[in-house]
Amino acid sequence: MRDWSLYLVTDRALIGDRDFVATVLKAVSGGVTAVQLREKSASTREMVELARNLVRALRPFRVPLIINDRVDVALAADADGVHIGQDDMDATSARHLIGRDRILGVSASTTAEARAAEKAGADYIGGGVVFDTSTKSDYTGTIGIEGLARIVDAVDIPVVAIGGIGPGAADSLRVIPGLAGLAVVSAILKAPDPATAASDILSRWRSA
Ligand code: TZP
Ligand code: MG
Repeated sequence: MRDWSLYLVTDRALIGDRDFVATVLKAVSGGVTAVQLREKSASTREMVELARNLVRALRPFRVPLIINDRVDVALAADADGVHIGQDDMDATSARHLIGRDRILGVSASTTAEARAAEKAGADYIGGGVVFDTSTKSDYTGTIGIEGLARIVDAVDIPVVAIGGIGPGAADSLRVIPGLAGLAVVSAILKAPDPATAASDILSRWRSA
């Protein structure tokens, strides 16, 4: 069983002048259990290079690296998996290309999308956008705690919450039975100390 408790999604614009890999590793030292490389403005060449650097850095910690959008980059860098949205390649094709052993994640904002992804072979669902966020530009609305709970109920695979998640959200989402974890961008990467930010979110998520 994978540990999806705290899933860091990258955005190098938020990392700024700090070293990319070192910043991700700081978050890992704070307890991040999975990492997604999501760099919408990176060229293919840059994506493969970033992915290879992260694969090398994360492997000793046994933290999986998932590549957003790009099946080709995931294969080229020998990453652990790929994450696709509703406008990307369909999940059945992605599963076919990556094989059975790599992880397939799919974004879903409705129970119908989540069920279809599960049927197509997804290993986990990124459920959201849960709360308002300025990190993602192209979303139409938020699903809130209720929408997220419906998705968790609708499928048997793990569901990770995404969108506007910080320490406060960790407190309120903890109550959803069966939710596998929290996916976070800005609350960790905008923080001056990503390790402390990660461990704060994680300890709130895990506190009974
Ligand atoms: N998908 C749904 S919301 C989102 C993505 C990539 C961005 C979440 O960013 P933040 O900063 O954690 O709200
Ligand atoms: Mg996508």
